[in-house]
Parts: sequence; C-alpha cells; structure tokens
Amino acid sequence: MDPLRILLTGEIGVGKTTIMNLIPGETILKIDDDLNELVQNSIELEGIGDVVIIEINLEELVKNSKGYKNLLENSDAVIVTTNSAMSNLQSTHKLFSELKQKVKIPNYYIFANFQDKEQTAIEKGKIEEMFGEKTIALSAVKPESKDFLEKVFYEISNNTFLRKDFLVFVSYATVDSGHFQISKISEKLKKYPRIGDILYWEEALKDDIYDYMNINLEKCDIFLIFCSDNSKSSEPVQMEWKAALKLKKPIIPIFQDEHCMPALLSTKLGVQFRKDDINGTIEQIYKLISKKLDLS
Ligand SMILES: Nc1nc2c(ncn2[C@@H]2O[C@H](COP(=O)(O)OP(=O)(O)O)[C@@H](O)[C@H]2O)c(=O)[nH]1
Ligand SMILES: [Mg+2]
Repeated sequence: MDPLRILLTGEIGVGKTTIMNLIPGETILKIDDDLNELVQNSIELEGIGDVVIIEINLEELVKNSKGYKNLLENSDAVIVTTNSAMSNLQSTHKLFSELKQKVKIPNYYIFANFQDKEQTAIEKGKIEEMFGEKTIALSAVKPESKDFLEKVFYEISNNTFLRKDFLVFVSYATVDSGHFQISKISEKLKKYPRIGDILYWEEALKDDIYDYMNINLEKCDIFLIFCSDNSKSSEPVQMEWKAALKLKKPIIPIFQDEHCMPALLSTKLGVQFRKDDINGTIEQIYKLISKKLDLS
C-alpha cells in the first residue's frame, strides 16, 4: 500500500521540528521531484503501514506553491501548525487562505500547538471556528504528546481512506467532444479532491456504448450532460439522461444556450458553458458537484 503522506507546515517557530522529533524515526533530508530539499520522517503504524511526514515552512510553501505542486498534490493531508497566539493565528490564517485558493487538497488539519502557554494560547474551539477546519490541541514540548501524535495519525489515516471518491458520468454527443473540450474538462475535474474518476465514452475505445452506459450509469454518483442541438438529437445521450433521471442520480446540465436543455432537466441547476473561459467553467462545474454531493 502507498504510504500515507502528511505535510506538516506552519510559520517559523510554531513547533514543526519539535513535532517531527516526537516521531520515533530519524528525520532525513530528501529531494523531491521538483528538486526541493525536504525534511522528512516516517512512522510505521499497525494496520496502516508507513506514514511519511514532511516538514515545510508555510511562507515558503505559499510563495512557491508552483514549485511544490507535486508535493502538494501527492499529499493525503496537510497539517497547518500554529503557536495558538493571536498574531500567529492571524498571519497563519492569511497564508492558509492563500494556499487553499492556490491548490486543492483533500484534508486539512490545524494543530493548535503551545497550548501549555496559558497566557497567550487561544483555545482550540476558537481556533477551529476561525479556520473552519478540524483542529487538534497540542503541546509538542510535553513528552506525552508522542503517543497522542500517533493517535492523530491514526485518525488522519482513517479519515483519508474512508473518504469515498466520487464517480462522475459525462454524457455528450460525440460530435461535440471537441467543442466542449470533454477530455480537458475531465482531466481537470479529476484533479479536484473527492473526484475519483470521470466516466465518459470515447469512440476510440471501441467499447459498445450501450454496454458502457449500462455498467457505468448505475455506479456513477453524479451525472453531467453537455447540452447542445447535437446532444438533443443523439440517441445515446437521450438514453443516458433519461436513465440517470430514473436512477435518481444528481444531474448537472451544462449548456451554451438554455434552449438546448431537455425540458425535463430545465429545473435543474446548471452551468453555463463558456468557451472563452474553460477554467472558469470547470470551476463552476466543480462547485456545483460539491454542492450536490455535499462534499467538503
Ligand atoms: N512552550 C512550548 N514551546 C514549544 C512548543 N512547541 C515547540 N516549542 C518550542 O518552540 C521553539 C521553536 O520550535 P521549532 O520546533 O524549532 O519550530 P519550527 O520552526 O516550526 O520548526 C523551540 O524552542 C521549541 O522547544 C509547545 O507546544 N510549547
Ligand atoms: Mg523547523
């Protein structure tokens, strides 16, 4: 099994290295695919296997998020550490918001460290409210944090592997494939958190389209239909959306002109396709997917 990869980040002095040192293995310096030097440690947990923890400064991560693209995308969870004091919470929150805009990461956790500093530490509940992410109270200098940290890794692992990845079925008229840039949209959607796979039939695959439909419509979690004059007269597309409706799948119509939408789907919330803004269109589609599937 692939190791669970956790990124441990936070501003300077918030206790990242102290946390790394609680992990029994030795920290090592590693070079990643993008030639970044990274401090890394790992722990083997029963029933889970290896958990790899990588320490990285938050300012650097945000400033150079492009350079850390692979690292970020290959992480199962990102832990943002703060020293729980107000000024650090504010600057961390700012950087965290920037990071979230730049990259999609499935799992965030906040470590509210320095909880032993009763004078300055804001309590966990307030920090959780501020960040809107699961927050864990910690005092990394206390020796008992070692066992505690292990429990946290177990929890992260459970959350990561229990999260189901969703299947998206894409219905479109084959002649529209280029116009709607189906493969580009699919590739990009697949990169978002919680999207397991995008199912769309390609002529080149030479599968029987009806077999394909039969197998994949049933198992999909959400159904996208690209509406056009062509899709209106495409028999497979007609069959697909009708079947999706019968199977009570959530349906998202994507259309350039609203009049191309099948009447029965016209009450569904859809996305306007913008040829001049494909990325914006994709973002809108994902937003609607996450709303319908109640992700996040
Ligand atoms: N009181 C207290 N000190 C801490 C805690 N965590 C880390 N420190 C101390 O804060 C300083 C900076 O920690 P370090 O791990 O080097 O921070 P990093 O820059 O994020 O790697 C060190 O002197 C640590 O001993 C904590 O929970 N409570
Ligand atoms: Mg450090």
